[in-house]
Amino acid sequence: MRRQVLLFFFVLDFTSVLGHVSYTIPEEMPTGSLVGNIVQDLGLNVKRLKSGKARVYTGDGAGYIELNKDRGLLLVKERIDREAICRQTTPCALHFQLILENPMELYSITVQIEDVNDNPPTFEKNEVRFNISESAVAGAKFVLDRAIDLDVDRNGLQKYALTPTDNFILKSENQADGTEKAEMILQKPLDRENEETVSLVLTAFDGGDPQMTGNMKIFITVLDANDNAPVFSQSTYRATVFENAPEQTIVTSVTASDSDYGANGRIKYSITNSLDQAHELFRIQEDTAEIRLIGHVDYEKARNYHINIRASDEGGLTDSCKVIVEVIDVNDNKPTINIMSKSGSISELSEPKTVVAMINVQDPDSNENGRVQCFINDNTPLVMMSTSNNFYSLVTEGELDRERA
Ligand SMILES: *[C@@H]1O[C@H](CO)[C@@H](O)[C@H](O)[C@H]1NC(C)=O
Ligand SMILES: [Ca+2]
Ligand SMILES: [Ca+2]
Ligand SMILES: [Ca+2]
Repeated sequence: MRRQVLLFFFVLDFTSVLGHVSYTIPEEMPTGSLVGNIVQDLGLNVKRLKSGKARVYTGDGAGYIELNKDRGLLLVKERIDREAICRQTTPCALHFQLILENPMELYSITVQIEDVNDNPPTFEKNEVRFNISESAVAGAKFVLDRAIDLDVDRNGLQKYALTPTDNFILKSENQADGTEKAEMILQKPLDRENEETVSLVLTAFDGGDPQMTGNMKIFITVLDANDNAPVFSQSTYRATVFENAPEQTIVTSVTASDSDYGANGRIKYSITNSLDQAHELFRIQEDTAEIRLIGHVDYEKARNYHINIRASDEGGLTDSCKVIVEVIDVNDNKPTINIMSKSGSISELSEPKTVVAMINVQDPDSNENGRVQCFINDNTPLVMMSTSNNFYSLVTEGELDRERA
């Protein structure tokens, strides 16, 4: 074999190339397809091919093309994949020789292989994930993987498109090495409270006819930022408590919500009154917002309390509300009788309606519970007379008779 090759080169030195012919065929033609009519194109005939033991010589031995000596044609012998032979190089051509003996003749043949759009643009991964904070500002850039299209020129990668374009727009630019770089740029900030995840599709297009495309899914997890303050369900709450309610009685509870996630949405409640009594009488459970009584309320001392409550998330954002607690009176006081003045003795000659004693009756309770009436036993010659509010006079009823009583 080695000798043969050497011999060939030796001969080559003395043999000029008699002709050159060039053909152009698309890649991927079926085996046996016609490349060219070599006898016609080189001005030979089938008889000469046979007598000259015509053969095709390819330096590297790759036999994509064969010579059919009976018909004088060059045919496709093996699948020709332009991408495998030339990769991204253009133009792509096969060079070989047609050799004849007796006399020795050498023809040079070039077969140009045209690209066929037989490869779609492809992404290495069919999905990519990002974690992006909802606090990311417009203009933030995220580099996307590129697609590769093994074809060349128009059949190669031409452009990208990103959908939907609600939050991101695509920026793609040609780089020095001729490849296209793709970035998505935040246009409208994300809002985790509105959408926790965002899905997009990056599509790469080639310029073939028909056009081929490749897709990559983009999944974005929107990370929370503390962009929402707690909000109370009401700005003022009303509650009531009986004045004899025991300690630890639950008076009411309030509620605030925070649409953020985790610590940014975790709320702690506190009472912000500092100097007044509400601070000493009520306590709020930090996490459940239950308000309990921790002292004794007395309707006679205060009829209502204004409790100021703050809700804070762990990021420090707050809201406030007011709870107005009405104290309900309970009949917890007995009327007290005060004798303001009295006569120790009285003459039996006294006129009827002579005042014997002045009495004041007090009850600190309110309304019905504080309304008093004053009576005296029936078997006395005395009656109660109401003078003004809660003041009474004890007066004689008729004539007195010392000899009877
Ligand atoms: C996104 O965050 C999650 C949870 O912290 C983590 O498991 C994942 O690896 C992160 N993904 C990326 C692309 O950074
Ligand atoms: Ca292509
Ligand atoms: Ca191709
Ligand atoms: Ca928050």
